[in-house]
Order: sequence, then structure tokens, then C-alpha cells
Amino acid sequence: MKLIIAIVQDEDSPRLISQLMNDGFGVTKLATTGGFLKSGNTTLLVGVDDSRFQECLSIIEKICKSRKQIATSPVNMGGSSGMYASYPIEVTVGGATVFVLSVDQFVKY
Ligand code: 2BA
Repeated sequence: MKLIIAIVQDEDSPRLISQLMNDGFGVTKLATTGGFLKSGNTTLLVGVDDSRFQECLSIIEKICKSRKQIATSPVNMGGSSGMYASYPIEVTVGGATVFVLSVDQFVKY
């Protein structure tokens, strides 16, 4: 068994959760915040049998789109002034950031 930890954009999460549930996967949704943009994203925990692991990854890949977002980055104005200006930078977020862990044991009481 594997545990898939998928960090996805909030916009994709309702469709992704519906699709995974319809296909019989168990899903836990966590409301999370990205460290760089400091804006909300969604982390899904999905425990899957090895036999359905690729199927689950394919669903995540199919549904999660990459999008461009504007972030503001502080820039030192130079010298020892200690002054910063912020200017916008464009970053491409997603589709999905996925971690896969092998599960030693899975128990339900
Ligand atoms: P954030 O940390 O808010 O990052 C959002 C997007 O900003 C990233 O998209 C990436 O395109 C850009 N970015 C992140 N750090 C950057 C930096 N130091 N300099 C320039 N641009 C930077 P994604 O790579 O698709 O990541 C989306 C979200 O997935 C991240 O949100 C974070 O919540 C999570 N994530 C990504 N890589 C991770 C990792 N190695 N460990 C844990 N979480 C991760």
C-alpha cells in the first residue's frame, strides 16, 4: 500500500475529490498554506493499494492544471538603507506536487 500526499490548488480540489471518491478511493482533505505564496492550497491524503496506485496518479495528473499567479517579492534597495521595495513576479503553480510514501501498516478500528 502507498500513501499519496498531493498538494493541489484550491480551484482543482472539488473536482479532484469528486473524481477520486466516485472511483472508490478514500480521501482526506487538509486546508494548507503554501510557504512561498502564503496563500491557501489543499493537501489530499490518499491511501491506495499498489494495484490502483498508477490509476490514482493518472486522475491527479488529468485534473490538476498549472496556472500562473503573481507574487510580490521584496527587493533590498541597496546599501545599508534597510529599505525594501516589492515588485510583482509571475510564478507557475501546479498542477500538483505529489509525495508517495510506502505504508508499513494500515489499520482501521
Ligand atoms: P507555495 O510554496 O506557495 O509555492 C507556489 C509556487 O511558487 C510554486 O509552485 C513555485 O512555482 C513557486 N515557488 C515556490 N518557491 C519558490 C522560490 N523559492 N522561488 C521562486 N518561486 C518559488 P509549485 O512548485 O507547483 O508548488 C505548489 C505548492 O506545493 C507550494 O506552494 C507548496 O505548498 C507545495 N510544495 C511545493 N514543493 C514542495 C516541497 N518540496 N515540499 C513541501 N511542499 C511543497
